[in-house]
Amino acid sequence: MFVKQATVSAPVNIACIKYWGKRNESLILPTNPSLSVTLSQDHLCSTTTSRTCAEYEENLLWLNGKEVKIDNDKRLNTCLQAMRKQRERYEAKYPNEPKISKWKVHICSENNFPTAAGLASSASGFAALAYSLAHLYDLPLSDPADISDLSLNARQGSGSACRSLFGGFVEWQMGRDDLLGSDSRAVQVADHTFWPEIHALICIVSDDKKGTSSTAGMQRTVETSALFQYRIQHVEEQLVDIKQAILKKDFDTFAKITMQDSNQFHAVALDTDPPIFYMNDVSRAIIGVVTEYNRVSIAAGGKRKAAYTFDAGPNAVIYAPGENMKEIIGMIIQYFPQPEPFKDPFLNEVIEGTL
Ligand code: 2P0
Repeated sequence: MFVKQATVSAPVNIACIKYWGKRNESLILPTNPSLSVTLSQDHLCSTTTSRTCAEYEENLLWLNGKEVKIDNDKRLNTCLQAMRKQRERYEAKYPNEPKISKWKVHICSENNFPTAAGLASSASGFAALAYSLAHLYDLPLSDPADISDLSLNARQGSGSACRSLFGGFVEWQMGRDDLLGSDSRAVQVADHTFWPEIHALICIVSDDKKGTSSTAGMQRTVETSALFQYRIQHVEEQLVDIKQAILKKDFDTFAKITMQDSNQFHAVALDTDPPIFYMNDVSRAIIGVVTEYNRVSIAAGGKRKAAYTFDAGPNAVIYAPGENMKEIIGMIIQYFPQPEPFKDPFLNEVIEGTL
């Protein structure tokens, strides 16, 4: 029996300029461009194996051990069919290659972080799915333009997934093609080696499943929020400025724009009818701690030393140069006592709340 399979991993990404709103629901075309940082593969990622053979009778996915019928899931199916079409073109071009495009697939996907941790897994999940199918089907992957092309398929699984195909700093261009979405793709702004001094601290505030899903929440925002209309007209300016800040390694501006955009996204969520509250009191207290930390630095003639950002949930991500991280973790532990001592995975030492 001829069996072909491919296994890949894709990491989680955290946006500095948030994606919130679709102009086309079925093609997943955004109302604004966005920009994110892809986290290191070692910590938060999805690992996916795609396998195909002539004997399989249906397309199946096991997501963290739970079986899902792909044909009943619109987004999974769209992603798979798009990849199959590309394989068909490949088989037409190379007639001696095995004709596997018609065979059913079995896919197994696992996250190396608890699904219940309140961290978005659809981005890493659909990125790993598209990437593993591209390997399975021998599609070109050697050039950044190939990965950008693949991002068109990952995007149709979950919008933010297109950004997880690249490491480092990644832009999702909104594109202009409303008919096919052929130019709404991810492009790399700078790779993961460009600014390695920037670290991300993820603060799990709550592991509850969020009340309003991103998909439903952003649709409601598009329909009801007046503030959202302001946002989509101005967010591109912020994106241009943050890209410049990244390329200049200007952390102060990067931090300012990241925090402004997080605040504006949550303001827009609150301006939705009925309102959406993603942050809670602890989230707001973390904003207070980071704001005070930056205020003290600026008052002493320095610059911003950390940036918070919050997605569609209460958990915080704090970006900061690695040299500030020990201080930041100490502060967080002091204000938000932890049940277990915190061991920094980079410094490999236990940090106490001693500031
Ligand atoms: C982002 N989020 O840019 C923003 C910030 C949440 C807040 O991308 O409907 O799960 O699958 O395209 O990708 C969450 O949106 O939504 C998201 P769909 P997705 O990271």
